[in-house]
Amino acid sequence: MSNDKIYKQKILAVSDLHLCDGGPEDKFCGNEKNFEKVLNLAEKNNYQIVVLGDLFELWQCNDLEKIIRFYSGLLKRLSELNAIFILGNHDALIAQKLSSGGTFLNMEVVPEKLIINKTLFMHGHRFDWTVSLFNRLVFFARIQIETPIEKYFSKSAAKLVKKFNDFWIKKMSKFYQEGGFSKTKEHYRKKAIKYAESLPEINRIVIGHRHKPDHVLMRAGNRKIEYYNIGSWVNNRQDYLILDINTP
Ligand SMILES: [Mn+2]
Repeated sequence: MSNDKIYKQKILAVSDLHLCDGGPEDKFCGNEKNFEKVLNLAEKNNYQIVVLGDLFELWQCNDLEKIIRFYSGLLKRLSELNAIFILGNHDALIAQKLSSGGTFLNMEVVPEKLIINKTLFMHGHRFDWTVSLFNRLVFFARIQIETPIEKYFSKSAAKLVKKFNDFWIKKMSKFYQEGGFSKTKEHYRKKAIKYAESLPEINRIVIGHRHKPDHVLMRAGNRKIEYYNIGSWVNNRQDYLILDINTP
């Protein structure tokens, strides 16, 4: 998925906003002004904004329309600034519809990974198999069970199943948000570096997902690979990374 498109040479990356509907499950709410400052910074300096996934919180809230209404200003600016949107595990509903890319609210959607100038950007949930498994279960419940029941059986039966699914998905996602079977930062470093090493020429890997920033330069065989975890915007964090992808 290397990109032949020309992107701006300076990247401003943010991750894990988990935009919800403003209710008690919304862990971004109250951070709008801070985020606006970062958008202003990107606009002023002509940075390419990359959202590294979990822009939305669609495990806790599956009313995407409601989220879009609640954060219409913020989302409008992201699209006006031509942000690139890499899908994370909590962007579930969108991922189902845009699994091979496309645009969402005028933002370019990248299903899994984006490579610009030897730098690999991705969300990072694939480095935790428990999350990947849960993700698959959610997808299975919503698409392989709910949709056919509604189509071939009855709306009321589908409603019941959906209620049950909503229940365990909410419970489980809360568990994951509170750390889940949390993996250490060393775990992510190791997995990410190994993955980057499997791709030719990558010398930087930038991920989010763990919600805590981390940066390390590691040797992988005869290559040096720089690893960044860029943190999050939930629970009053305001993490972002500015990266000049021209630097070797
Ligand atoms: Mn995530």
